[in-house]
Amino acid sequence: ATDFGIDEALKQLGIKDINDGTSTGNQWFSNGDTIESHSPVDGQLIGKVTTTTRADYDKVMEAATTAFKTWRIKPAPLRGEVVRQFGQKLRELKEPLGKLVSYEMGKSYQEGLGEVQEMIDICDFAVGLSRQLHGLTMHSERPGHRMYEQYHPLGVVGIISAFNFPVAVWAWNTALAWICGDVCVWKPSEKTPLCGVACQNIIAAVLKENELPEGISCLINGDYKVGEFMTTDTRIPLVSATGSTRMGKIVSRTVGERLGKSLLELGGNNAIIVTPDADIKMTVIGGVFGAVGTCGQRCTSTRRIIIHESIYDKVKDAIVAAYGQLRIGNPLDENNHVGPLIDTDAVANYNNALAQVVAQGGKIIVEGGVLSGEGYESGCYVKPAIAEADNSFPIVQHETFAPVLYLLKYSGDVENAIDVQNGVAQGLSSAIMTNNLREAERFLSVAGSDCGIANVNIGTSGAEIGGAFGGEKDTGGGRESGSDAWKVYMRRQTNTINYTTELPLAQGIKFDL
Ligand code: UN1
Repeated sequence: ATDFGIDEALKQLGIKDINDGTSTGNQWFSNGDTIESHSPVDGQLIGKVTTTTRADYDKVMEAATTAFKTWRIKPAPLRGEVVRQFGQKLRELKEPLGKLVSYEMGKSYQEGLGEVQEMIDICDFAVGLSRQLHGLTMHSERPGHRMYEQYHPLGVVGIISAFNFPVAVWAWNTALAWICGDVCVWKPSEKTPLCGVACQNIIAAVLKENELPEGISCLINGDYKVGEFMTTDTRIPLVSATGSTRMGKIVSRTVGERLGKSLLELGGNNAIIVTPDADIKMTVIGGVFGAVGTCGQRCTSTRRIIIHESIYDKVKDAIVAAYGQLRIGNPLDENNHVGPLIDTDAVANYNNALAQVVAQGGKIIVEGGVLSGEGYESGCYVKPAIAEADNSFPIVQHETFAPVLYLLKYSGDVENAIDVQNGVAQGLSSAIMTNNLREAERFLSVAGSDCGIANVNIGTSGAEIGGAFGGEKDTGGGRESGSDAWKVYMRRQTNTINYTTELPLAQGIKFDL
């Protein structure tokens, strides 16, 4: 626990009462409407941010495109050094930033710190990568020719992020984009604008200390209309968007229309398969954390647990018993496991899912409900609920961003469970709990999980930054963060150099003059 409160955290992060929500680094200006950020923790107003108008946006883009010209010629390892300093600042400010994430978004303080840790980790990863942006060297078919490929930066990268990971998703994108030589324009969720301002303050200070231009990191604020400035803008070759499948389809269509690139990280409908050989204790920890962590608002949250009929009752009883231990309340109090949902609209979606599952034939086995009374004044605290359901129910097919868990039963072979797990539109994260090698390998095989993430004896949420993060189908197909995800932030160029006095043509073509 920290010994300072939210006011002190805001002070350390340089957050004023009203923040100008448009920035090109150090210079603040914006003339749009004001958005108020209310904490889902206690309903209090945390601060206000002004939104970005079209004219403000054009100024930002001018600064970004100008900054790109300076930034791209800086050697990649020196860009890495700037990212290293950014990671260092994040280490120093981990507690206040983790606290703001927790207070503005509602996730537990531990998870807020974990989110800042993901930012630090991706910075370290990017620093190492800044010396490894390798292309291949190929053998030319022509004598005296050399052929190789190199990666160059794209330019301005647009980032649209969601409320649930209000700081880490930006960092996954920016840390890589920056070492690649790109500059970034970020529109955070309008539900967590102060997290955006805090991050911008941190990077702006680093840029200033390094005498780097404004515009390497830019912040814009507002709703989807501000996002649209970017998706329609031909000066932005890549738009990275995290959020709902509905939003992703619009972004993809708009950016695709102008043949831009989009990197989409959209909804999940993640399942854990529990086979007769599963370790029940591990299943309970992985499953319950996956379902109720971040109050069920991770794109990797566990929505479905698919249990073999032979151990169904045993697993069900163990999970239900664990739900009985959950403490729901102020996420800044480290004794609590589950904080609030982001807002009352999310509460309405939660209530709707519970009504739907019953209407569609499901059976509630852990009652939900909205909490009221002391400590729950914001109206955003709900009880994590469990329903026994069938995979074919429309509500089970749908991603509800709340702690509603569906238990599904399978019989026979693990193939049947894999069919159920794959039998949804989304394809982000998946897991199997088993000590049976054949089942585990089957799950990971070409005929296994169709998701971007497939885990054995680990739950669906809490991926490390070192792997590529993202998924298939309605999840959008993008990959962010680790592995070779950096390549999407760069353009590849094939170079062939002739160092002879002849000009032989490829494919042996004769063309004598
Ligand atoms: C998200 O919910 O958008 O794997 C990202 C996880 C986290 C990231 C989730 N590392 O749960």
